[in-house]
Amino acid sequence: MSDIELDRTLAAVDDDQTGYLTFGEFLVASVNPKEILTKERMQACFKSFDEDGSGSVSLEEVKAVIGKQVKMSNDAWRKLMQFDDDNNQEMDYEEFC
Ligand SMILES: [Ca+2]
Ligand SMILES: [Ca+2]
Repeated sequence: MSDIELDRTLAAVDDDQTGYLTFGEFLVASVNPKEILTKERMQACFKSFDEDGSGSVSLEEVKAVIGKQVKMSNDAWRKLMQFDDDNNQEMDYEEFC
């Protein structure tokens, strides 16, 4: 996925055009655009990404799950990390949702 496609996906998912989308919403939308987002699904999604059960999702864990389905440039991956509010290179659940 190129940066342009990433932006398009973000815009498409951002129904109310607030420009605000969470990392988890983006991931769910990338893997399954028709998925309706519920709290339960977000939790299940978060758990499925957190392979080592550390309670946070690293970029490597995200790549392991969606990297197989979605081709993204390193720049695009880095862009995704804008959701990492505390810059520890991991998404905790609050950053994810
Ligand atoms: Ca983890
Ligand atoms: Ca973080």
